[in-house]
Amino acid sequence: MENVIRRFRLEGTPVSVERYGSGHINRTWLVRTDAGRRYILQRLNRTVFADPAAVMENVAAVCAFLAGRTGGERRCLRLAPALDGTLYVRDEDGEFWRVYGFVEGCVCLEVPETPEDLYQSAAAFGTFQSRLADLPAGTLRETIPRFHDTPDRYRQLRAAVGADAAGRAAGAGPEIAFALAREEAAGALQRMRQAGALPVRVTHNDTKLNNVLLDAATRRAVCVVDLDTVMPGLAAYDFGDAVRFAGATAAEDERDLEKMGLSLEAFDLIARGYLDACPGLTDRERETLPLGAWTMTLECGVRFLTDYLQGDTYFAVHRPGHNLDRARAQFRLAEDMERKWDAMTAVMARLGG
Ligand code: ADP
Ligand code: GN1
Ligand code: MG
Repeated sequence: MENVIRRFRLEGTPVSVERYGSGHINRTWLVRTDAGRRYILQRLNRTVFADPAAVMENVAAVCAFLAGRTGGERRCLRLAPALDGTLYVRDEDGEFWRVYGFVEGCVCLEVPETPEDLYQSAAAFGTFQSRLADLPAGTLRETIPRFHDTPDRYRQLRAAVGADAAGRAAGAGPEIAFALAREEAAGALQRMRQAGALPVRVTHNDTKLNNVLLDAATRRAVCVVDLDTVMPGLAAYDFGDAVRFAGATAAEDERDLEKMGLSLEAFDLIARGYLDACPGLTDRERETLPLGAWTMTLECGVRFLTDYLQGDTYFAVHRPGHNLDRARAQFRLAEDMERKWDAMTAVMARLGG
């Protein structure tokens, strides 16, 4: 790894490198230099990103666009170029590496600690989307094709059940049945997209709470990270995935399912934060936001379940059965959203949706 770091233009000489963060996709390290600077070093996941160079093109375009529109050093991610001026390094094994300046003075949360954290994180993603509104969507590459195409996620689930590569399908009967019983309804958002009923915007597509940095002192939103899936998408994806993660009463992989559900208070705060920062949504887009929350939750469960059946090749896992635990928790959350559907739509109506 030292060989790789040496190829980037850093302020000072690296004095320490340690694993960092809890993302499921890339490998991340924190690098400190003798000049007192800190950097984020990442190795891109080549299983997930078939074309890492395309990912880096998107990330560079988004960073450059945002840097021109936001005041303040910390407001957007900044890539540290390699010595030869390129924005990533490819090592002798073909791995892709990049370095970002570390955004200092922030906290990155796994669980919201106050109501204001929920409002601020949702506002951060809403602001991100508003700021990118005039970046022409056509200039971005689709880094993961069909990323939020829920019917396609179901096709992959059915293929995984059929292939049963890891011999795990028999032990996941209730989860498979839960998902398949909802297949038709889960495709509604994608059908609306295909019918041209919803504007396609530049969206983040992975709006987990731990992809936003809040100021450590003021707790106000500072910066959105994890730009690998910034692509054309729907507002309902970003709102929905934020609710899936931060609006839940338990962690994404909680094993005690009694603890897992939707917090309507959190839903309300996320809706306010997102809509305040993103006032230009159409009436129909606003109407689809609860559907986005349910669809993203179910879709994520389907993805975890598919990965479990395929032998854990996509998401990082930290214990046996981890992906099955995650799928169960997502399905429990989706079920609770079904129970709370009228209350969710009432919140939207109150907020003018
Ligand atoms: P993954 O795709 O694996 O989720 P991320 O890009 O989200 O990887 O990075 C993992 C974690 O590293 C983030 O959740 C965040 O805590 C932290 N992080 C990433 N980039 C920065 C940065 N530039 N400054 C500070 N922290 C960062
Ligand atoms: C992954 O990279 P990370 O950990 O922020 C995944 C998301 C899932 C999420 C579930 C590129 O996000 O789509 O919703 O895990 N990212 C990718 O926790 O697949
Ligand atoms: Mg992340």
